Amino acid sequence: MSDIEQKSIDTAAQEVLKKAEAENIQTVWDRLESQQPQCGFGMLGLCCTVCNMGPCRIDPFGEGAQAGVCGANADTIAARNLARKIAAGASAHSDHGRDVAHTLMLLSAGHTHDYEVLDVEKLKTLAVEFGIDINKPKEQITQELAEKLLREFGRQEGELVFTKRAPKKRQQTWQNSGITPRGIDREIVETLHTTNVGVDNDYKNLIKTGLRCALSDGWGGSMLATDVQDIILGSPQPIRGKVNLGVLKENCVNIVVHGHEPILSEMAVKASNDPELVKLAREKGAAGINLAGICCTANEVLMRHGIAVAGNFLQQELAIITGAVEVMMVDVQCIMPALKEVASCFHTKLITTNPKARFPGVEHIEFHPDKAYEVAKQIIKLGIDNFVNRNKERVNIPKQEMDLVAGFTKEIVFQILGGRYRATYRPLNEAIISGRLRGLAGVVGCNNPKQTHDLFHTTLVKELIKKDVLVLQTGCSAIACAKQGLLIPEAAKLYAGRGLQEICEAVGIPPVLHLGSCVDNSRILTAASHIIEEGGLGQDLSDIPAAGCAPEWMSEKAITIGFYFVASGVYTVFGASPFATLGSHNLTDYLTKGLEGVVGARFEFCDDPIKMAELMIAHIDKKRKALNLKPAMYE
Ligand code: CUV
Ligand code: SF4
Repeated sequence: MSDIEQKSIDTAAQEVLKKAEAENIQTVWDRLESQQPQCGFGMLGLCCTVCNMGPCRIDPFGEGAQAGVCGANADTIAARNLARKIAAGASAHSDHGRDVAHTLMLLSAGHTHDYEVLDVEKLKTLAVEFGIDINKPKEQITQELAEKLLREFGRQEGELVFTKRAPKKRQQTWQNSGITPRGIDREIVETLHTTNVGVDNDYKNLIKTGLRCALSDGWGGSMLATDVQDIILGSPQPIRGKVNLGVLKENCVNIVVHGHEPILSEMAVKASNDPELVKLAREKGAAGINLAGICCTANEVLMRHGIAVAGNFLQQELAIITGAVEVMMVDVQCIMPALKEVASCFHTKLITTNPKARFPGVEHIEFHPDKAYEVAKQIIKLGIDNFVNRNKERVNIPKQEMDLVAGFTKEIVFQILGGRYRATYRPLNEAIISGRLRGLAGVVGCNNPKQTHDLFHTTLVKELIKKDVLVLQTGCSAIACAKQGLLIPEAAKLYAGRGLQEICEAVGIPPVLHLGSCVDNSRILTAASHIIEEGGLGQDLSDIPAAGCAPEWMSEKAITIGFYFVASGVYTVFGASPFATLGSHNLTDYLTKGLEGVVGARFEFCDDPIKMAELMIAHIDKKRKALNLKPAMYE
């Protein structure tokens, strides 16, 4: 394998990496190299900076110091560090949820006219869940719901409303272990409180706090983000799209949206079709305005509008290095600070839009829901004006682009499986019970330059579908597999086992279903709850023959997702280092074994995608056996 093939399996990425090398532009891979060797204490989770008596570190070989200045040992330090990461991850997704709920509030009060209630059905479903009488005007329902949703963040008593969506038995498990999430903000604050110097010193109790915090994201902030986005931006429907750097167009003004919150990128979609702006682009010599996305905001506009995806996390710099991007507009999360430097090598204008996320010296055009469309137009106009500054000699757009189908929600998947007129989970459950489908897998999460870009995602997913496991995806993982052609119906014939193939062909779906962005992992939780409700596959989420995996994760958000999967009863495999906990054998043991006795599921850490698939399949088969189901039909 050449050096570049080590970095990425994606030939489009490889091509741009060669260009970067030739033009001496640093990328994330170069910076990873210059970080070597990375800090050993950090990798083992044995470095503590919680108070000013430190920083402290524990000697992993048992010879030097075994306690920090305050007396904290390896277990306490590693567990505290981990719990703080869970809180940070939960805060990111949940703050996103808050902004979306706030937009719903502004809309209901008439303070923004750029959004409207598009999914009235879903509005009413949520209203009922929140105990709102729906026999009143839509406007009033919206306002009451927005108020109640926002109150979930600061809730001081009771439990998060969405936890009631979980099967009874799961709710009971949460009660018994004391991890039923209360207010979203409360769980995050409590995690920060208890990880302060000299508060909680019991690693198991710290993890308990972390589990509750993670649940407040999965069954709170993230779930709320997903559902409210569906309400105000429309619920996705299966839709075709294109993916990879080849979606950038040489003859067009290329605008790239990158980040997470679709309330901004939605407006960019609308503005890119504005006749006045399109006319302006033509006047500047472009054929039109081409909008493409990176990371989760890309998934959001893909799911709802079929907007092209330029790439996943590790392709953000590469998109700019094509030399063809006029504007990259960013909001929050997963936006590399390096973008400023990379953009400065080209004519590309990097524009920040969120008051929470700025770069010194980078143009900031602040986004507000009350003048959303106006701001989006302003940014796109900057891109149009910038088109003339493009240096044509430095433009190299790789040709690679792949088709995909996205837009699968918990509602849609099962409408399709159940036939056009009857939305039911019965056929899905039957398929699993009969063994035509071996089980389900959620494969999600980021990229990480420590691993060959996209290799783990695609190798793992191919292996799973080959063994008749239907794969549900979100985030950068979905983009990785889409680029390799796994998200088209035709992929069933090429890669899926016979059972999965039969199902895909009967209903015309791909063997790998794209459920959206990272907050849409909540769709997996609700889908799983419906499966239990439908019957025949046990009483609890942990009974379903299913497993989760984040093979190339990097963000704290991925850790949080992992924790709410496990807390929801889903066996979950993580690639790369075990959350930097290896320095505490007790903690690692607890995560990979002990948790089973608390929440009925546990973590596994593994650094080989084929092995990951084997682990997940072994788990699925174990669950089939426990349910007294026949083995998979086509072994
Ligand atoms: Ni929120 S969190 S790199 S964009 S999946 Fe992509 Fe998804 Fe990880 Fe970030
Ligand atoms: Fe050191 Fe304890 Fe302070 Fe951490 S909390 S830095 S271990 S003294």
